[in-house]
Amino acid sequence: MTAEAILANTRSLDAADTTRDPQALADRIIDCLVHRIGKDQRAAKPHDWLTAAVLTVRDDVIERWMTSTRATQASGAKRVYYLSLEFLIGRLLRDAIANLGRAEEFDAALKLLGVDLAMIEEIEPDAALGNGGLGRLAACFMESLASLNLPAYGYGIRYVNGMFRQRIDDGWQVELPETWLAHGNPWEFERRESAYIIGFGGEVVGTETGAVEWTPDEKIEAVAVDTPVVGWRGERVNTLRLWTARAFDPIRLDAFNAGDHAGALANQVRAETLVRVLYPADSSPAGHELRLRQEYFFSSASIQDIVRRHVQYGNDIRTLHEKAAIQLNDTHPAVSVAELMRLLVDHHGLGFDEAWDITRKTFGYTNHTLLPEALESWPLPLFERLLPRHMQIVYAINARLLKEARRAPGMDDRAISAISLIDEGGERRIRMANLAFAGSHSVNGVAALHTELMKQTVFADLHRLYPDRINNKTNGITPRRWLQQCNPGLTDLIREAIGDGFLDDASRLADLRPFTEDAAFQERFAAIKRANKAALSQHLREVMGVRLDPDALFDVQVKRIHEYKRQLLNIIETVALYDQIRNHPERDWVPRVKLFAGKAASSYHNAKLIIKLTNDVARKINADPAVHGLLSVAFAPNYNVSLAEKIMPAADLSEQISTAGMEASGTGNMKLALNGALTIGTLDGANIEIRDHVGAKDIVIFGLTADEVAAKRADGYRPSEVIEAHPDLNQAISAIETGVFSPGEPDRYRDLMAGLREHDWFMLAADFPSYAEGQREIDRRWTDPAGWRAATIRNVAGMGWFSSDRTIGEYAHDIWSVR
Ligand code: 26Q
Repeated sequence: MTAEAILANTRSLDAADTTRDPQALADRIIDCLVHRIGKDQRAAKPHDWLTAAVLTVRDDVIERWMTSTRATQASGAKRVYYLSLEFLIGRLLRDAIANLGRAEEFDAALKLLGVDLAMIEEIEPDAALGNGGLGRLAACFMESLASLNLPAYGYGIRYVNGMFRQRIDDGWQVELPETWLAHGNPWEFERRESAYIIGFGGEVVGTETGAVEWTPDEKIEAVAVDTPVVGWRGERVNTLRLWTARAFDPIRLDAFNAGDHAGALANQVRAETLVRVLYPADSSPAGHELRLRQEYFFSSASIQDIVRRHVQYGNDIRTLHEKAAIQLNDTHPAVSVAELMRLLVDHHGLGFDEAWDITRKTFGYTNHTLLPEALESWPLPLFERLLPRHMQIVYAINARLLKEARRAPGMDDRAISAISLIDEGGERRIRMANLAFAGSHSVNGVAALHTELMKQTVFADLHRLYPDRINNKTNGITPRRWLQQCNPGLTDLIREAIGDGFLDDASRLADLRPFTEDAAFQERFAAIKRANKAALSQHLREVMGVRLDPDALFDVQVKRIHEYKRQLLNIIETVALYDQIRNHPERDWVPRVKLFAGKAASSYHNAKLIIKLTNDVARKINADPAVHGLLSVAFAPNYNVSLAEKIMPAADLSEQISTAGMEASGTGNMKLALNGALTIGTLDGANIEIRDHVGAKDIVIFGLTADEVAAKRADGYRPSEVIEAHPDLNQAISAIETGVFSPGEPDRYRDLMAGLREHDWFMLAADFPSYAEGQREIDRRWTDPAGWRAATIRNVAGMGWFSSDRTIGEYAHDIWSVR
């Protein structure tokens, strides 16, 4: 079939299912229930209905999936490959039916069967194959790639246990395994035919022909498991291909027969261990061998798959970069650079220089952090033991790189050693960021400030050597999930006001600007926010027993718990506010709900302590009649994509208060502003660009700039002086450190507070006065409801640029050279 014929076919498919007959759909759902699940309608449990609904919509998805795949094949178009160790995709049912434009039809069909669509959506497991921002970005990008009709594959790992489930026990975080596959996964297709051998360890020998042969001493099989990714309006369905592991030699019969049953199955256990868990840390890599094994396992399988596809379609290996663009989501897949080199040189017989040229034209690398301790590096002996051939390739790349660097003007020994792929200071380590940088034609940051700082700090010397390589791609979020699906009320209101254009082009949200001062529009906008807040309150009442007043200002900070994100600054300001309300009950306080949510890495002591502190502060404040109705605090457990979908539409105030220069971008900031929250934030990450797009008067900016933070650090910052100069800050810290919030264990927060007084690495004290002032500015604005509403509407109108469609459009044009 020609590409045109296939496209015509897609269109006829569209026409074919315009039979929006709920009864016919209900019949199909029943058919699935009976014939594929084996349940009678009367015996069906909610999970059976969920599976039946998924299988029904999946049938329609599959048709489009095949059409998309065939169209790409026929056209020979270049494909985009997004390699990521994390895909935080969340639930898929609503996404699929909404993107197919069939939400109403499914709702009606299920009603005919006495089933509530919203109820079955709620029991779909939340696929949490990621930690936070980086993983969710990968999921938004997959959706936008399909929506923009770009042929793309996501590659990752099918973790059996994704991100842990968080329970709060007596205020402490407890981590429980998340069993998202407990009821099976109706969205996925195992592709046993797409399997690759992944080797570890062993030896490398030169052969007589001068070629090199690697004989691994361990082999594991990677098997593809595919999930369809439906684009907006269902025009394209792409593939998320996650690798699972199988023992190459699953059961050693000799051992089994000799009675060593456990030993016989050891290979299978070793393989399964590889894909068992997602590493639950979003920074500070611990350097575990298992993590490097995971990285190589999925990189090797993905690169083998990409090369196989290229060759199978009759292409010359030398044209790989014309048909494939591979994007590395941070350094986690950086070993892919060496893996592609290995395949090109050892398996396809290319010369090193030619292979290197193709490799660099094929890869792009996205950096998500500047924190030096968060940059991945592997001890050289470990890397060499696990991947001896890759070690040789890294040496060869390094030799070439350093030769080039030495020839460049103005490179001294310091610069050369900073550029080197091997860190020689102390224990020798391989710098994965340098490998990714050297092996890519494009290296991008995720917000303008972050990209600028990349040039000035971590990559300063590599940037001098390759001044055209670093570029910026400010992050975005998919407006389908983060506006249309999570906030149908607001979506309908916007449609009424400005028509449907914004559904296909988020920049059209700007058409809302004429409505900002419109009193009737404002009323309806506010009523929707109020209803979303009531729904969230109801939910939190059910899951944690708190009562939150929907008429109070909902002030939310939801994100991973990290010291640089400064939840502690928010809590200390909350304590200071609590004090003030108690001391001045006569003033007109704005009723506030302080809502926190987020997970702490299991090994991150201070982050876990901050969760406990939040809960301790919440307990005391919520029980104090003196502030009743004026201030309440809640920590919502188990923050994940599904909970975020409930919180974003219900927030009035978005806390984006990281120490300037430390948050690469942030994307929660975008979700909240798009749903009509005002931002209180520092000039960090994408906050700066949010200010540019919504207007400086409709965002509250406070605190030091990144330059000022750096200057203060260099000057010798003395937090104790700042703290003593600000009685309300001092008072709040003292209360916490003397056990006012932890009477049963008065010393619980001594060290945490001592850290603030002694070094305060995250400059919380330095920013406290302007932060507190910013919060009072928020209070003043809230007391002018018309002004507040206008400002939040202007935020929605200004957020179109932060659609991941815009971001992906820029990647496609500037980095991948795809249409
Ligand atoms: C690395 C090695 C070993 C174990 C874990 C890791 C690891 C895992 C996850 C390191 C980092 C992460 C995740 C980082 C992350 O989420 N970064 C965020 O990326 C967002 C998308 O670009 C940005 O908006 C955030 O600013 C950034 O913090």
